[in-house]
Amino acid sequence: MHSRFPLIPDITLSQKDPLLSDLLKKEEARQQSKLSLIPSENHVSQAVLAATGSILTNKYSEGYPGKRYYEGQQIIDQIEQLAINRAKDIFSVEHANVQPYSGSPANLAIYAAFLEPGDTVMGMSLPMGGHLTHGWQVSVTGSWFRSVQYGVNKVTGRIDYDEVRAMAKKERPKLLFCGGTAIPRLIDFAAFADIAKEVDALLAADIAHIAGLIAGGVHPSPTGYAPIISTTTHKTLRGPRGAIVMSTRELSQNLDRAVFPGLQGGPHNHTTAGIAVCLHEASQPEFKLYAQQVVKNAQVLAEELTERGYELISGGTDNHLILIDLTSKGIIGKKAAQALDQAGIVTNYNTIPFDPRKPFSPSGLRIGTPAVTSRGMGEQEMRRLASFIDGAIEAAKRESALDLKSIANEISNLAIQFPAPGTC
Ligand code: DSN
Repeated sequence: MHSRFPLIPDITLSQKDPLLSDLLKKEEARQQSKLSLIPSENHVSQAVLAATGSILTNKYSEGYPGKRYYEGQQIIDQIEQLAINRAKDIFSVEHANVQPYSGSPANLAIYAAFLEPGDTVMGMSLPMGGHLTHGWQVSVTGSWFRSVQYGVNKVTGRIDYDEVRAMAKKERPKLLFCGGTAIPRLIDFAAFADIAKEVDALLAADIAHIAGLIAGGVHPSPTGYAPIISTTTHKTLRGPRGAIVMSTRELSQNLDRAVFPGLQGGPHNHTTAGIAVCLHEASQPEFKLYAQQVVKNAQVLAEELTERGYELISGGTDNHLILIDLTSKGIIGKKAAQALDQAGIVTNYNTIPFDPRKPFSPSGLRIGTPAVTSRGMGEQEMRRLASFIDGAIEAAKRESALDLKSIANEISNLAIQFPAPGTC
């Protein structure tokens, strides 16, 4: 029997908008036939895709569960509360706000909640492995606030907690950020908490890169050390593009007001639903195995690259991410990343600590294992990948398009054996 109001109209994307549909299929084919080693990317499940691509996108819900500015929230309130409860459970926090549109708005909410323009923020500098929103100069966090930036030790490539402490004592920041985008080692949240306490700063842990590793039990949690924790949901956590900002109960009201109405309007309910699904998936026993495999894979890849003469910042990795200094290989990051893409291996060029080159053409390459691990790859495949990476970089140096093409064929054959979750 046909419903008078069919819930899902019988018009597929390919019929309605063939141009866009074709582009979508091409992107799907690209994701299937190439391997993403970008450490901030992942492949979400069909379940996350279903929630994210749902009719929840139709609803306005400014406000929070139980207190909205639009009617019709009977179901949306339950969805958002489910996501909140799951975030609180998985990260053992007192409060979670699942509405920030992404990582940068989540971090901006922290400033909006607790700082006045001109107050001092201290974070890791972007070229050293931090994030734009930790006070880097081109971000408003570096121009509307007084920003001081720490880095890593030149010899070890690791955060030097004594240096951070000395800088904090001198600069007396009101807000201290830890976490970043190119940190291959464990973050010592207890050490940061001690420093924040000594200088009476508010500590914010940005766990965007490692949230899935924390959920999976392979990276220590900042809970109990950092009263504020922000994360994106689409990296190792393997959810939709979105973010969560978490805090102690005491700080929750200010933080919520900063997200809405301070910075944002209506939450993206379809994303909230996708976040709820990914948090459910991250609470399952198999996600622990995934997180363990992400780290094992990164460590094998790091060892194999080291054996081939690649210089890794800090000498290796404790997590999902590897930062390579290509200087000794005689190739710049951009050229290497472009050649690797031609060879079917998608990476990003990246600054390295104390990089003499400019950010748009830096000396480094950043790679990571969350996405290939989601495809089911293990240590054996990482050994093959290291060899392909080396082959592609050497081919780039010889400017051999033919050799890059031959590697691309091998990568495509490998990729087919490990279909990306969420794609047909
Ligand atoms: N752009 C993200 C990354 O790639 O790490 C950080 O926001």
